[in-house]
Amino acid sequence: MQVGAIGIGQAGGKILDTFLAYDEEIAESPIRSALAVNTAETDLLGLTHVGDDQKLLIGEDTQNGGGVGADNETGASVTTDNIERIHDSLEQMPRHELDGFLILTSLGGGTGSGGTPVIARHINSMYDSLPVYVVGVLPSKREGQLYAYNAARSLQTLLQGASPNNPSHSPDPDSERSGRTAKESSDTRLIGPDESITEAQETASTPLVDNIILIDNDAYSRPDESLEQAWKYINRTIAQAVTDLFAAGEPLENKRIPESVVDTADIKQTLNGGRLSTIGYATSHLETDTTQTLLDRVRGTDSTDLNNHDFDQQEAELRIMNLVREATQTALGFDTTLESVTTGLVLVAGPTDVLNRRGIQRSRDWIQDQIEAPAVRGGDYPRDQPEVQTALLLSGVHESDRLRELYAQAARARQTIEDIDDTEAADTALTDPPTPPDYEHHI
Ligand SMILES: Nc1nc2c(ncn2[C@@H]2O[C@H](COP(=O)(O)OP(=O)(O)OP(=O)(O)O)[C@@H](O)[C@H]2O)c(=O)[nH]1
Ligand SMILES: [Mg+2]
Repeated sequence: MQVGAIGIGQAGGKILDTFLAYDEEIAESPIRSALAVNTAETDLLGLTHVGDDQKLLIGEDTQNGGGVGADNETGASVTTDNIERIHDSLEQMPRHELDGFLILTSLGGGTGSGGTPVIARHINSMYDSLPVYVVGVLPSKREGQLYAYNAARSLQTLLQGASPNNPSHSPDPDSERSGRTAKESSDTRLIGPDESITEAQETASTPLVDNIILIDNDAYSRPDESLEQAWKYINRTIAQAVTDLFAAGEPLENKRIPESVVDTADIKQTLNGGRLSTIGYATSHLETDTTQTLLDRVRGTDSTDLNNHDFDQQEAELRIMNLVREATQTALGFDTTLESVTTGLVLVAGPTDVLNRRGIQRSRDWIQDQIEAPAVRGGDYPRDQPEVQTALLLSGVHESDRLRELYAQAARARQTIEDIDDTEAADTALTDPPTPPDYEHHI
C-alpha cells in the first residue's frame, strides 16, 4: 500500500521523520511522498530525514514561526489560510500511484489537532477517490484538560465533519458525499466534545476521514520515565507497525514472496471495519549462537536431525503465538478487550524458516474467537533479520474506557472555559452568560 504521508505539527513531523528513518533501514517504504507542515520553524528544522523541499512552514505572518501554543482553533484557521500552499505541495505527489493519504499528528496540541481536519477536508474535496487515514496520538492523562479538550474536539470533527447543531455546517444537500465538498474547505470550526458525540463512528454521516488509528501516549510510556523520553520509543513503534503492515504486500524486485500475502485490499478492508483503530507491535530476538548451542545440547541432537526441524517448527509456532498475544496486549493498552473491536489484521515478519504457518493461522483463529467476527486477516513478511516481529491492526473500536475518560476530561475543560467566559462577561456586562449545553458522552 502506497501513501502520501503528511506529518503536521511537532509530533506529526517527528513521527514522519521516524517513518523515513525506519524505511531507510529496511529499504522499503509505504510512503511514496512525504510532506511536513508546521507553524513552528524549529520543529521543522529538527527533522533530519524529511527533505528541505518536503517541509512547509505556515502562518509565518501571524505566528512568527513559533507555533500556535496548543490553541487548535488557531491551528485550524492558520491551516485554512494556507490551504493553497498546502494544496500546491500535495499536487507534487504522484497521485495516480497512491492508494491513499496518511496524516500523522498529535491530537492534543494546536497545529496538528486543528490543522488535520482542514487538510482532510481539502483532500476529500480535491482527491475524492483516495481514502484518508490518520495516525492520531492521544495526549497522556498527565497532560491535563486542555490537551484532552483539543483531542476530543479534533476527534469529534474528524468523525463527524459537520455539526448538526450548527446549520451553517450542515451537509450540502446538492452533494452526494455531503461534508466532503470543496465548499466546506474554508470551514475552520472545530466541533466541541459536548456536541452530539452519540455513537459518532456509527452514525456519522459526514466523516472527514476513513479511519483514525489511535495511539495512546499513556499506553506506551512507563511510570518511571518522562513523556519526552517515551516519545522516541512510541514514534518508532508506530513507524515499524504501520510500515510493516503497509509494505508487506508491496511487490519489489528481489523481495521474497510471502506465503500468505497481505495486500492493499486486505489493509483497506480492515480499516473499513470501522472509523477507529489501534495497532500493536511485538518483537522477539532470535537466539544467539550461544543459546542455539545450549538448545542443541538440551535436545541432544545435531542440527541435521529430522526431529530437530520439528522442534524448531514447534518453537517457531509458539514464538509467533506468544508474540501475537503480546502485540494484542500493547494494542489493548489503549482499549479494553478484543470484544470491543470488529476486525483485525495480523502480520508476522522475519526469516522464512521461522515464519511458521500454523502459528500465524492459530493466532488469527485466537483473535477471531474473541472478536467473534469472521474477518481477521493475516499474512507473513519474509525478510532477513535476526528477529521476528508481529504487527497487529485492530479496527472498528466501538467501546473504549479510554475515550470515555478523554471526553469526560474534555467536558470538564469545556466547563472551566465557560466559567471563565462567564466571569469575564459579568465583569464587562457585555453579554449574557451562555447556557452550558447538556453534556452526554457516548462513544
Ligand atoms: N508520541 C508522540 N507524542 C508527541 C510527540 N511530540 C509531542 N507529542 C504529544 O503531542 C501533544 C502536543 O502536540 P504537538 O504535536 O507538540 O503540538 P503541535 O501540533 O505542534 O501544535 P502547537 O505546538 O500547539 O503549535 C502532547 O500530547 C504530546 O505528548 C512525539 O514526538 N511523539
Ligand atoms: Mg509544537
